[in-house]
Amino acid sequence: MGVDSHQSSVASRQSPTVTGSQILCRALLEQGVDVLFGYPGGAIMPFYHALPEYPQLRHILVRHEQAAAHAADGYARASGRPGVCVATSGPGATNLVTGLATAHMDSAPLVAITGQVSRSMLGRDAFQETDIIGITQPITKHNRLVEDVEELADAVREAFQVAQEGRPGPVLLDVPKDVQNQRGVWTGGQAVRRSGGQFVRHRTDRPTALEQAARLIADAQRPLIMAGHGILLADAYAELRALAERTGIPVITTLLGISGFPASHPLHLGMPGMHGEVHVNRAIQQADLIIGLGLRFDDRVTGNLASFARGARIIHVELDASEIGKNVPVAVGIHGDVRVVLQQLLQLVARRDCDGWREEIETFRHSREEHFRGGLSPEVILDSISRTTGRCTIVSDVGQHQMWVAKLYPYQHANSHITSGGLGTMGFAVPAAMGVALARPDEPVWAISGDGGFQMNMQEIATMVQEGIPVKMAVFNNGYLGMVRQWQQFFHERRYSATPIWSPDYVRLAQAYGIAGWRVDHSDQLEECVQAAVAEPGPSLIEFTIEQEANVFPMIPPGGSLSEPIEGDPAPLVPA
Ligand SMILES: Cc1ncc(C[n+]2csc(CCOP(=O)(O)OP(=O)(O)O)c2C)c(N)n1
Ligand SMILES: [Mg+2]
Repeated sequence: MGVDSHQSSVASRQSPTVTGSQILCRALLEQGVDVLFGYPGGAIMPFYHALPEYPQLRHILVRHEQAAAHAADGYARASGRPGVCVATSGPGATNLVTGLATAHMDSAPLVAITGQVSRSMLGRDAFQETDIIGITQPITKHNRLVEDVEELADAVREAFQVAQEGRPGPVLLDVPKDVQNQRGVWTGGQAVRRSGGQFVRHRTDRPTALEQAARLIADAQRPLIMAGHGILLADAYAELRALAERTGIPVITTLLGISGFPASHPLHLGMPGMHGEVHVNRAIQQADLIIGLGLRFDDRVTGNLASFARGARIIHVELDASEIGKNVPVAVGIHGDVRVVLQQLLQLVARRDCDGWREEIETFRHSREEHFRGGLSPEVILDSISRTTGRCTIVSDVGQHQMWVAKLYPYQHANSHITSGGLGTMGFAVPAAMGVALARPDEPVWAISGDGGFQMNMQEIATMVQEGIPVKMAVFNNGYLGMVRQWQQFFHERRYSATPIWSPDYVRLAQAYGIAGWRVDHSDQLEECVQAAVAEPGPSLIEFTIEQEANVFPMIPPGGSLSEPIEGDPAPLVPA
């Protein structure tokens, strides 16, 4: 096979004889793409035919297209650059849907490329024809059927631009098979090498809003900063820290804002909302000012909106103007990139302290009740993982373990916690961690899942083995779809309907894939196994046996007020 070097673009301009698939590959290289996650099939075969001519594009063959989308998402969140996934038409494309919706809810820049039946077959229910444009309309930032080879290169450029600019999100390009085969002219330039992490920035030009915000900050008695995902997306760590340290205002981090501010910082309070700490939610309810930075005040954060922070005026800094005032009324809305806004705001904010208010919040703290009656507590496991691994990225799945991982792990480094927040997608952690590991080859990556979520995408161990992706996997095995079981215990008369879940022997599962695996039932095995898992050069897996009916506390009942947390198990049912 002749190597059609990307550098020969001048030559190819003189002989316009490249295929749409070659243009697609060159356009990806032009965007600085180095890895793509995908799965072949009939309608995308011309693309896969061209791919070996571009060895700079590393293709990761996943075991399910959902994993390709999550892996691209993990890659994007870890690198700040769009992740790319590829699938064939029909079932390949529909398998991407959950991953696209996940990325859309959490503002992750993704470019998905799907094969489509040839143009002459469109609309005839051809083999493996699905209207993926229609299906993904509400879960992509933008999508487009590429109708001619002449549009292809620009469609790719547009896709990458839209995915990254403003509030990031997923974009899908649907490319009919005959367009992939169509010959056209490549008019691109050289590959761009990007340093990464730089999303297109919007400037704020609202000095009055900034002045108002600065005045509110100066006058508030009980102010709080609520930091969301925007801090990570805008790389605004230093600015957030400067604002907090200059004013002494305590910082709350939402689920997706975790690792936007060091967990051990004396001004860090913790996570708000449904499973937020009691002192955090009480502080919100007592606050007279909330400075919301790069977040959307979703219902898992606010609880019942009518009773949310009744005494607080709200400053909302947000890149997506449609979020401002959507869920909570704001005193000052500032539309712009949170980093740029904070830089400008810092010029107007004077030094102050909040010592009295911080002391008051300390009195709200409950000593953490020990809810684990024996065996391994998540706290002990996470402590061991953090001490043994050092600097690393933690990717969590969805459920009870996700809340423990969010609240108990001591995140020190920027953007070191990745999870599916908005969609709450079980099965996210394992494939997303593959993407993270490829984006951050120099540091360990842990995928922490429950026994339910792990079984949704554990087939990806094969991908890790084939591609040498060294993810450390932890399964928190409580024998239940624990979070749903907890709701059943609290709100459905303890009727454990469809929540007990059987698991395979994970150690033997690991063996079947040829990777190292351990089961940890007791704390005396903990250190040794975690150390061995971290030392393992390839992927490895530890199953941790978690107490079956352990619960996540505190909990605000769905639709309830942040002022009324549940802090312990409901009374046992009296047998009738
Ligand atoms: C794809 C998907 N299906 C269903 C749910 C609903 N759900 C949320 S948490 C949960 C239980 C998760 O169980 P497990 O993975 O064992 O984690 P645990 O809560 O036990 O830690 C379920 C079923 C979901 N979030 N995602
Ligand atoms: Mg479980």
